[in-house]
Amino acid sequence: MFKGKARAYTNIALIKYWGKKDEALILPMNNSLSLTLDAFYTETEVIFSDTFTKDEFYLDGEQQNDKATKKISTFLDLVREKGQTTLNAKVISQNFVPTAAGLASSASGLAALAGACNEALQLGLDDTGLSRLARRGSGSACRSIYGGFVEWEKGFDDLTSYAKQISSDGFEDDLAMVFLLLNDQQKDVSSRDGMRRTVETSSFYQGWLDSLDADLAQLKQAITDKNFQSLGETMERNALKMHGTTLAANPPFTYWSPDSLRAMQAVRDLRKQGVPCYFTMDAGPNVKILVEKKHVTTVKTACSHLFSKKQVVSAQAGSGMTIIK
Ligand code: 2P0
Repeated sequence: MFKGKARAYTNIALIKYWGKKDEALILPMNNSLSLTLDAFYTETEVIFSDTFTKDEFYLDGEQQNDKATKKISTFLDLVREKGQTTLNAKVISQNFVPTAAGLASSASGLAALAGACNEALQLGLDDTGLSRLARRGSGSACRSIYGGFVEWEKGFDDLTSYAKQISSDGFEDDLAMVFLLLNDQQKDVSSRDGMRRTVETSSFYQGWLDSLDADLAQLKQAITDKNFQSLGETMERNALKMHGTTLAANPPFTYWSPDSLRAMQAVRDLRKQGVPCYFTMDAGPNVKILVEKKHVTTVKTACSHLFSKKQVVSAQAGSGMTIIK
């Protein structure tokens, strides 16, 4: 029997990953850049044993259905190939997210699983190897191997597509992210399906790709300069552009809800009042607000007037994947 356990934190992209060049290897169309956060994480234990007759996957105490287990099994097949074993495995995972968050994250989940498998089978992968492995489970997971600011370099094949930490002289320690948890429903269009449909059908998609290098350069410069305004403006613009591509897809779709729009307006109103803060959104209606720590209470208070207190959760920069002994 071989066991390993790891914890990984969720990350939020400031420059979004949106579209795959290779679906099987999960190679992205564009580089992305994220901030790892401390508020939401996953702990995963994996046990390989010759007493198991098939793979089993438990999430938050419940055995998962065939579809969810298949995704994990496919990932475990890669691991088994690397570890030269045919043993079946039990994967026991716990998500530490506020209830009703709608944030159950494949990024933290697959990063933790990659770390746990590396430990269990003593694969000897370094961070780059772990990032590449996590990427095969879920693209954004390759960024959760690291803490702080992280860039996923798109690369051109399995070997060259992985994330690495960006040096920032501690800039991330000045920052906070306020999560507005606006919906706990299963989403209509998964991020996987949404990005595929956008790449295949959206007439705005090429515009997204064409503007990516400029956004990325500006955001990295903002990190180097510790320029919060430039960081926030670039992040917000990039998110709006990503969401714009979905409106031009066929059939069109959006992740925005009426509450998302109210939240965006609240951020704009706060800025008018002199509070620097900026929003981003992912493949769901939740809105995340980037703010300097010194203004986090002001932002949370303003949001609590619009939404219930338990819908407003703040996070700080988090660390990379860690092994739990
Ligand atoms: C991101 N998203 O950069 C972007 C922004 C959603 C919107 O990464 O298909 O779960 O497993 O590679 O990583 C969500 O996509 O997708 C995501 P797969 P993943 O955070």
